[in-house]
Amino acid sequence: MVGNGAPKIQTNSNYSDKKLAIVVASWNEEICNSLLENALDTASQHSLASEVFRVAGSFELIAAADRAITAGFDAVALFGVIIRGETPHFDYVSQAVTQGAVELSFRGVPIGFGVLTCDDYQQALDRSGIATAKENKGKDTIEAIMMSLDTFALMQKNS
Ligand code: DLZ
Repeated sequence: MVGNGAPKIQTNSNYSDKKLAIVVASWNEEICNSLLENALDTASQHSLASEVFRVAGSFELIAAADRAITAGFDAVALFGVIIRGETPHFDYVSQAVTQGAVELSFRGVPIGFGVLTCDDYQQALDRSGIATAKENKGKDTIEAIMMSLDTFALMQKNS
């Protein structure tokens, strides 16, 4: 079921001292654009400054995110939409991006995983944050990043 078990995230209201890189793929552009729009809205509601970087497909997200961390961004959000096709490509790209995101998450800054891996276009639309969608992964991903920023700051304070 869409959205079952999702947390209600409480975040600090202001992240004006932080810089977020949003890396977005271009396949399934309508849905990527909706994810991006909702991500930008959520970030700006909390004064989290965002810079957007476009790549071709979801496979390219990880290398770009790696660069963003090296360039000094405080957090990185990844957005892409991978839709199952007739070949095993879906599995390879989904696996590569997911594993890449896990590895990035050990580099010390919050990584938001806003990559949709769906059986069909409708499943992706349902999670895209458009007016009729049941879920808003653009917003959810940025809220998860803000929660991690809070948690990392708390850990830093206690170290
Ligand atoms: C090639 C490909 C295919 C078939 N499907 C998708 C997809 O559903 N979503 C996506 O983000 N990217 C797809 N790609 C492109 C790959 O991610 C990548 O851009 C190419 O393999 C070139 O490296």
